[in-house]
Amino acid sequence: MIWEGRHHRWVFPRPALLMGVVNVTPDSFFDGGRHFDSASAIAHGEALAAEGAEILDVGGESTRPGARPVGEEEERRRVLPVIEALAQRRGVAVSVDTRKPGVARAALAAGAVIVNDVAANREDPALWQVVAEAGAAYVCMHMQGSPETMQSEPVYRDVVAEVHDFFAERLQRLAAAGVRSGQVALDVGIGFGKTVDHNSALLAALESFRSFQRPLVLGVSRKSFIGKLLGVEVQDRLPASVACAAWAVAHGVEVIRTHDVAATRQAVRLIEALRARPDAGC
Ligand code: HH2
Repeated sequence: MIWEGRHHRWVFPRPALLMGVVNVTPDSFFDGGRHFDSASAIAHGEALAAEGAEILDVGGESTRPGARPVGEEEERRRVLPVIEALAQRRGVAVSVDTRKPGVARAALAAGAVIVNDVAANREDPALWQVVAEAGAAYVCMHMQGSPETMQSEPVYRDVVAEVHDFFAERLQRLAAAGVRSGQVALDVGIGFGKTVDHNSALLAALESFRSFQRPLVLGVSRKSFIGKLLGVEVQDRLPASVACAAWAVAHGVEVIRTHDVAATRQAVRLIEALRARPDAGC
């Protein structure tokens, strides 16, 4: 299986890709305000790359429940200098975490190769045009509702079946929009319009999503479902985040989006070493 965008190409099977989170925001749920100026965001991205991140996901707008929307100009102002600097670094691909076509276009011009879209093109359909024209790699994530509303009583008949149907429909539409399947990775969207039970059901069913034969991306790092399940505050959620990442890789996930690259990488590489044994059971 191949995932490609612009001059980057990842061929699977291969060790899982670590996607380090670089939030240039004042209000992200975990690291909001820590890297809000360009210089500290760039330094943070460099540090994550040194820890083993092969992708750096740069975002200028928080998508936490109830987050205040950011205008396009402000979002561009936040992310562009950071993307420009990190894109110069060899051995890492820069991803832009945005739902806005204008931000995606400018980010790609600044050197990004991946568009990470938590809205799966439902916020502004022009986004797929930008992805198609640039030949960018694309993360298509499932979310019920929007960040403003998503955690007010999400309801599913069968969350796993509905996310499957959603991916099937999006993949068809992406192809019709001129985005080749080799450009697309899929993400079940942990915490985006889902209860603890919905998130747990999706994590338990990760392997079923391999049927799409597209790379799977997963972002569980520090998320509130861990807090609700285990009663731990965001600063104490590293062990469970790492456990979840290891679980995901053991069940076929190819890309782990994380705030904590070094710890996650260590756990993931251990799982891969065990899985590579001829006597491994999974
Ligand atoms: N989660 C967040 C943001 N972007 N993208 C993908 N593909 N998958 C995810 O699970 C995902 C994502 C939320 O995390 P974070 O960026 O740390 O927080 P905030 O949205 O508050 O900035």
